[in-house]
Amino acid sequence: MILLDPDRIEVSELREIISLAEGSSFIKAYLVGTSFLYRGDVDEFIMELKSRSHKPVLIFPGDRYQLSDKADAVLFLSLLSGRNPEYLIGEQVKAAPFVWKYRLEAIPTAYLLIESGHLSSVEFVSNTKPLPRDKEDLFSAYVLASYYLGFKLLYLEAGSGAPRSVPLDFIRKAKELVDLPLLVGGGLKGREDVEEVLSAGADFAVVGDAVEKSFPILESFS
Ligand code: 1GP
Repeated sequence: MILLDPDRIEVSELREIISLAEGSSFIKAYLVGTSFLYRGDVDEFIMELKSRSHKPVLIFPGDRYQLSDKADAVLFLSLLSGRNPEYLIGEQVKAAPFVWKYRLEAIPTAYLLIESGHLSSVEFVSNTKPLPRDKEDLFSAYVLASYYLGFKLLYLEAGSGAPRSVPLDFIRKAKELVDLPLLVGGGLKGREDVEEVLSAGADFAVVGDAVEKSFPILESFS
C-alpha cells in the first residue's frame, strides 16, 4: 500500500504517482493520512485520487479532521501502545458520528507504535511512548490484547522515515499468535524491504516516505 500525505504531495505530483502506480498489481491500495494536517484538503485530494485510480482508497487518519466521505473506508485506529486517552478513545468518539452519517466503512485497527531509534511524528504528536523493540514478550501481550479486544486489523508502525523498521521477529511473532491481517509500515525503503516484511508474515507493507523522496521507486513495485 502506498501512503500519500495530503500535506506533502501536490495535486500535480499525485497525478505522476498514480500514473506510475496504477498499472501495478503489487500495489493494492492507497492510504491517505498524516500525523498532523497543516494545510492539505483531504476531500479534494481523495477526489483527485479517485478520479484517476481504480484502487481502493483508505483513510489512515492522524485525527478526526482527516476524515472524508470520499474514501472507500477508514482505518478506525486506536493507538493501543500509548496511554493518551485522546488517541485511545477520544478522537474515535468525536469521529464516530461522521463515520455513521456518511456510512463510511470503518475497519477497527489496533495501532502499535514500535521504537525505531528516532523520535517519530506519531510519538511526538500523540505524546505517547513506543513499545521497546527488545521486549518481545511485552509486544506479544499487546498483540494478544488487540485480538481479544476484537480489532480486525493490526498495524505495526515504526513511524514515517524510521531509521529501523519493525523488527522481523515481531512480525513473525504477531502472525504466529493471532489470526489477524497485518499491516507493517515505517522506514521501508524499497521493494527489498517490502519483500522482507511480507516474507516475515505481513499481509501488507506500507510505503510513504520513500515514494515521496523518489517517485520512480514505484516502478520497482510493478
Ligand atoms: C507511516 O507506516 C507509515 O505512518 C509509512 O512509513 O513513510 O516511512 O514509509 P514511511
